[in-house]
This record gives sequence, structure tokens and C-alpha cells, in this order.
Amino acid sequence: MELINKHIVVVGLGITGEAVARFLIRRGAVVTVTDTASGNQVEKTAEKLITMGVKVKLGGHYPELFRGTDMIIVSPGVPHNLEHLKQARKRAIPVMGEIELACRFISEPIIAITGTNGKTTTTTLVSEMLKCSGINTFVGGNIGNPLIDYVDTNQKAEWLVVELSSFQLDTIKEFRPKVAVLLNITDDHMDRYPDFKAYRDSKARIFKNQTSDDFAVLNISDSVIGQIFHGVKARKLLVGQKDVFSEKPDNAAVIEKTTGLSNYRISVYMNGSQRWEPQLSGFKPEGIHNLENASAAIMAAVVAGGTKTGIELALANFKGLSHRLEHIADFKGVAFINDSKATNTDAVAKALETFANPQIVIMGGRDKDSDFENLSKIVKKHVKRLILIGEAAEKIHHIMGDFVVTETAATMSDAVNKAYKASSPGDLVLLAPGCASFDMYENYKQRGEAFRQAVDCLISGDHHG
Ligand code: UMA
Repeated sequence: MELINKHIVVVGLGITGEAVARFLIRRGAVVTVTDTASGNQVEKTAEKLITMGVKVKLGGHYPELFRGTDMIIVSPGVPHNLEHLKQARKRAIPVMGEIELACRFISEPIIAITGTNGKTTTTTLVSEMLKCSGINTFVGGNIGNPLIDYVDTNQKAEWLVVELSSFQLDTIKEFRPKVAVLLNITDDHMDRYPDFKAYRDSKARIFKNQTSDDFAVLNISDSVIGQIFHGVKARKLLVGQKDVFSEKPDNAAVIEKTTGLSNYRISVYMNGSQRWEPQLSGFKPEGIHNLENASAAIMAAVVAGGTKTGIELALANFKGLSHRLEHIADFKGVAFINDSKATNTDAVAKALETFANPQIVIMGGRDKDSDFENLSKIVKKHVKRLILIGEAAEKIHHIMGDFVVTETAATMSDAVNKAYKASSPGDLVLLAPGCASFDMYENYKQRGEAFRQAVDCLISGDHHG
């Protein structure tokens, strides 16, 4: 792709926009970045880019910018049906995302991982499995490290492991991963898509350019994945719980309950008959969904040349990630769990099902037009009390209030104090918001840290913290 002297507009000045602008200017393009925001954060980034020769227009997307341009690169958080983008497409101006731009400059094989939940865990696991097998990897994408940054690094990798959101998949054209992993598809981002089918189709785009030379890892325990199964052209590697497999599974990782101490085992069947049972005794993350993530990671790593020893070492060393079912403290018999990354209802359901103890759950935040009704049964079974925060508090109360005690809290520390007050020894206080964090925090990480701090204050006796 020739970029010298091309006029390119970059929409959005977050992590992606900054990386794309730097990449394009290094290649001699004439770059303008536009962002609707105008606050401190974007201004700081803008200053750095301006010194490199990038033009920056903050505080809105001005129509004239989009008219005389050769190409537009959109950040994932920018809705693709923005009027300026529609008009540009009509005028045949190429509109693409950062992943598409990056893939035009990358020749190394890519393992791409998507799904509503479990993406970061699986991406991290795959890269650790490959590293422990002596294979150089680059880890990027939605995990927080733009793929475009790889193109100009000196450290060349043998495999790129890339987490992809539906937003990123929406703007791909030629992107073709050697291995594509689809973990699950459940209700999320309904504020961005017209309906669930559109969201499902967006996830399925990960397979769009694959051929029978490529591999697709599919979790067939997820019923929605069954709906797109037959459209996948790549060689299929299946992952799932035993009940969804035939008598003789092949090219599959089968999760099975055992009677022994270890509770579950994963059996990997490859190429006809070979069977291997990876050692799971050191694998820390709880919940059956994490075994699905681990199984998908194993299949992807095997295809990329990961060794049995390397894969087992990575599984044994993996402690789980922050803000995902993270056990942060025990206080007077009550356990505190931070699952701030549970930003949709399916992630909340999985969190609730993971523990047998009675739970006091902190939920709420910015609603994504989610269907909280589908949580009712599970909340009824596991939750003793709901502490509601943020913009969605009223909506959740309206849906759940008839069958579980709810209470609202103004701040995270108020929520933690109320949750603790309602608990008894043996109970669990769980932050599982089921919503985005942007009404109260910059992101889910800041929300998780606020929970951690509030728990610390509670334990140290400072109830006003
Ligand atoms: N903006 C506009 N116009 C708009 C909308 C936004 O100018 O119409 C501006 C905002 O003012 C802001 C900038 O765009 O300054 C932010 O761009 P962005 O939302 O695309 O965020 P980035 O900082 O570029 O981060 C993105 C991903 N964010 C989203 O998809 C919302 C990050 O995923 C990702 O780590 C990063 O690229 C690198 O690939 C975060 C995320 O929340 C973790 N992802 C969602 C999820 O996992 O559920 C999809």
C-alpha cells in the first residue's frame, strides 16, 4: 500500500488513533486526526503528534475534513455508521480500521481471537504457551497494544497473537488470520448494533477471508456458534464440553468432569487417534468457562507449533488476569472478588455460577441496552443481595427488585460498605457490574482499582475511604 503524500484522516485520538497517526506520518502520508473530545487527555496526545507534523482537529468531526481525503482510518470506538463515513463510502473513499491497515504490512502468521468474553485470557494463554515452547510472539489488538505498532518494531515475531473485538472486525476487508478462534457469542454492545444477529455476524467476520489452508477453533458448547459453523471454510478444531461431541471426537479438545480430585480434565484428540491429556493441576482460574478458554488456547497453540511441555508449563504458571474473578481479600470470613471486566450479562452469569457460596453482588454502571431479564433465574439462585451503582441502577432494580433485595450506593466505597454489612461469614462480595464503566470511571480497570481500594479501606477500618 503506497502511503507517501496520501491525505489520510484518522478518526478518534485514543490508543489506536495515536498509533495509526505515528505509523502513517513515518511513511510520508499527510495526516489529520479528528476527535469529538477536546479535553486534557486528547490535547496532551495532540501536542506530541503536532510536533511530528500531524494536523489535529479536536472538538468535533468537521465535514470538510472528510471530503478531499484519500483514505479514512477509524478507531474501534467510533460508530461505523457515522454520517461522514457513509458519505465518504459513497464517494468511494476507502474507510478501514487499524487492523486492516496493519495486516497490509504484515507477512507473519496471525492467531486472531474473538468472542464476547474470555478474549484477553485466551490471548494471554496462547502467547504464554508459545513463549514457553520457545516461539517468539507479539501480542496485540483489543488487549491494549495496537497491531500497527508491530510493523515498525525491530523485534520480529514468528507468530502474532491478536485479540479482536467485534468493532475491529467490522472494518476488516482482507484481514486473514492463519488461526481464528471464536470463544462464545452472547448479548453485548446492543447500543452499537441494530440487533443480536448483526453482532453475531460481526463476530463471524473473523473467518471471512480464511480458506481450507487455515484453521478455525470453535467452541461448540456455545449454541450461537452452531449457527455460523457451516459457513466456516477453514479446517475446524473443536472445543467444548463432552456432551456436545460424538463418540469419537477428532481434532478436538473435550472438557470432561471427573470423579478425581482435579474435577475436570481436557482430552486433546489430533489427527485420527492421538490422545493427550494436558496437566491441569496448577491452572488457577476458576469456572468451566476458563476451561473452555484454556482448551481453545491449547488448540491454537498446538497448530502454531507449541510443544506439550510448553503448553503445560504455561497452564501451570497462569494465575489469571486482574479484574477477572480476581480474589483480592478475605475479611472476617467474607471473600472479596473483583470481576470488574464482567461488562455484560453473560460474564455476570458465569461469575455467579462459579461460586457455591451465597453472594452479595455489586452491579451497575453504563447500560449497553442489555437484556438483564436473562439473569433473573441465576440471580434468584445465587444472590443474597444486589448493591446497585451508576446509571443502570434503576433499570436493574426494576427488573430484579421483585425477587432479590436491592440497595443503591452512590460510590464504590458506599457499595463495598453496604455489601459487607449485608454479609455473613462464608459469603462472598462480588463486583460483577454487567455494564460498561464509563459513567463513573475511565475504564473497567479504574473501576476494579476503586473496588480494591474500597475493600482495603474497609479492612483497615477506614469506612470513609
Ligand atoms: N471518538 C471520536 N468520535 C466518536 C467516538 C469516539 O472522536 O464518534 C474518540 C473519543 O473521544 C476518544 C477516542 O475516539 O478520544 C477513543 O477511541 P476508541 O474508543 O477506539 O479507543 P482506543 O483508545 O483507540 O482503544 C481501542 C479499543 N477501545 C474500544 O474498542 C472502545 C480498546 O479496547 C483497545 O484496547 C485499543 O483500541 C487497542 O486496540 C478496549 C475496549 O473497551 C479495552 N474494547 C471493547 C471491549 O473489549 O468490550 C470493544
